Amino acid sequence: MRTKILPLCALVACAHYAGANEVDQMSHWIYEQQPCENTPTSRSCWGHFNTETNYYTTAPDTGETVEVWLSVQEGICNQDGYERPCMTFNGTMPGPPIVANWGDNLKVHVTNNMESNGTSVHWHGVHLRGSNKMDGVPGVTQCPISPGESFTYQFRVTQYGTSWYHSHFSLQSTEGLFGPLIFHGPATADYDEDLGSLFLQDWSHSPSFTDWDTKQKFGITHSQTTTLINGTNTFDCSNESDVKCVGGGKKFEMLFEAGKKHRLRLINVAVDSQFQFSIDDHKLTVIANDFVPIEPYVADSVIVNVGQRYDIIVEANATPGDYWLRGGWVKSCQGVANDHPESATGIVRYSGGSNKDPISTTSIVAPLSCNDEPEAHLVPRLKLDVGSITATTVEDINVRLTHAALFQWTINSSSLVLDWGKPTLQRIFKQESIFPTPYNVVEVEKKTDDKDEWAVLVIENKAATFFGGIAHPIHFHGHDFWILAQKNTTWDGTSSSFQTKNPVRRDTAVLPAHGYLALAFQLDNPGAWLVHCHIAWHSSMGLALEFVERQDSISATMGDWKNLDRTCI
Ligand SMILES: *[C@@H]1O[C@H](CO)[C@@H](O)[C@H](O)[C@H]1NC(C)=O
Ligand SMILES: *[C@@H]1O[C@H](CO)[C@@H](O)[C@H](O)[C@H]1NC(C)=O
Ligand SMILES: *[C@@H]1O[C@H](CO)[C@@H](O)[C@H](O)[C@H]1NC(C)=O
Ligand SMILES: *[C@@H]1O[C@H](CO)[C@@H](O)[C@H](O)[C@H]1NC(C)=O
Ligand SMILES: *[C@@H]1O[C@H](CO)[C@@H](O)[C@H](O)[C@H]1NC(C)=O
Ligand SMILES: *[C@@H]1O[C@H](CO)[C@@H](O)[C@H](O)[C@H]1NC(C)=O
Ligand SMILES: [Cu+2]
Repeated sequence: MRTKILPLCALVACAHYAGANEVDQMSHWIYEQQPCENTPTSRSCWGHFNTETNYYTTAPDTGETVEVWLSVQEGICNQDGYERPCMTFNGTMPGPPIVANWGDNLKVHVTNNMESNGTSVHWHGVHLRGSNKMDGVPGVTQCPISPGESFTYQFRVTQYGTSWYHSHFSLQSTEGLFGPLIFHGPATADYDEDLGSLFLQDWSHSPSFTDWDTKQKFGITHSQTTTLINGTNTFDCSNESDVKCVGGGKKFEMLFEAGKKHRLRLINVAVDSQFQFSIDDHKLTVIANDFVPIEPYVADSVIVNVGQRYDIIVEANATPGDYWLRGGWVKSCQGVANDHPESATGIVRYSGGSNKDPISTTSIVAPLSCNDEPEAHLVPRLKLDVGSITATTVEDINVRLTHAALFQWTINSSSLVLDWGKPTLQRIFKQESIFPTPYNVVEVEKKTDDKDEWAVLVIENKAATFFGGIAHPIHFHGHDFWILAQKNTTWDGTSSSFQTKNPVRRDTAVLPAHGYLALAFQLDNPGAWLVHCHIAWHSSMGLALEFVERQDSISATMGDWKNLDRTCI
């Protein structure tokens, strides 16, 4: 790290970027104290920074650029012994890990090597301050990358922790187009080894595009065949008449070193399933939810909803041996069928141990209702309160049948339908101020000069029990949200239930069945940001809206539109 001494900040290193348009000017660094070293016994520090650093305004200036090339391709995958068509980054599922340090620049060149599908890549949970056009959402921030074409995504890494990158084009992510996105930085508890990402995924033996036809017509969920742990599992191929069941699947395995603490980065990339992760005879210390470091808490299992991440530390303090790791399926969430929930397992082996199947058991019981981890556990390390709220948007979720008897989700009676060739951002650059109704645009402007100005979104779950009255994992692009309220009751229309003092903060949270979710976000990142349910079927059936945040500032902060315009020709 380079050393620059400026007189302004005396005690701690500070590097502020107050607003999105100031990101590029983050050159005023003050390094006065000795940097600390991030070691197995001092994980909370990071050079001149630590877990108390306000990463919404401050990031290290590493001056490094991580450059990665990705090929989007089609093929036949055999994840569990069963061959089916799939789509992958560079031929593997999960795709290659993209790893950077907090404060780096990331440059990813994506080439679409598929036959006919367009594509795009979204950086799940990444704030993309001042880089809204890098968000990878066809119809909102770009046109799809055509077959044979390439596109370069470029942005600054202002957060640290765990996430994933995935296609945001139609159902492609559920076909295998996803991979780990890891930003190294400090952590709120110590550990020895970082074992990397661990994907929890439901998997159908027929392509999603085929399942989708049934799904949309009948509204009922096509059952998922099985579960993959980090992309792999075994499947019973004793039915010899099924020629696609060729065998060769493997259980996921990972190695523990006795006495050591292992960090795991759990990511739910399912189409439609919630998982209760556990490892027999081991406790989990949870240190982050999504990109937000939290005060560590100890649990026997952790509930991971679609799109969510939890970073956990597992100490190898059991009798050395082999243990089942479980991605327990939480049936109470969608009622989506999983044909083989019992097989959602992988194996943890202590080094030097056997290669036999574990004989360990669990007494963990799946929850009866669909919720996130308890609010009281998810306390952000960096304590931040909600500031002055100047706009509140209320939206009601429901379902309907179209004239063609297709099933749709609605948000205030409107299902999101985008014209991929005319993204919202392009319309903004062309100064078209009226957006098509099915773009579900909600415009929010700043009303004061106050930097600490906030908007609130209240989503009410109005669908009746017999007509889709279920929970939805709501994901925000471009922001973390502060959860003001997350209840399984009807909203009283007031702010009396709102918690504004350092509430749970993340980018994906469950909207409970028959309940409501009230989310606050700071108006500090101009752009067109999608908000959607992360159940792939539901977002494809319209369960989404977009915030156009501070429209007047968008063009100013986004720079050159030409590069994106090229994808739109
Ligand atoms: C992906 O594949 C391309 C060639 O198709 C290769 O150049 C690139 O290095 C690979 N990327 C990664 C991250 O492995
Ligand atoms: C994308 O590919 C899938 C699978 O091959 C196909 O069913 C679908 O129609 C394609 N969609 C587009 C928009 O090309
Ligand atoms: C899961 O797969 C990813 C990508 O292949 C790999 O980087 C990671 O180390 C694996 N996770 C574990 C815990 O082995
Ligand atoms: C065996 O596989 C065939 C071909 O896919 C399928 O039609 C049949 O239903 C399967 N039988 C059983 C018992 O699963
Ligand atoms: C609603 O939430 C409360 C407390 O959070 C819980 O005790 C109750 O069981 C929940 N009810 C349903 C129907 O999920
Ligand atoms: C959505 O509908 C509710 C209830 O009718 C209404 O109060 C609210 O203002 C509407 N929201 C928007 C953004 O139009
Ligand atoms: Cu997303």
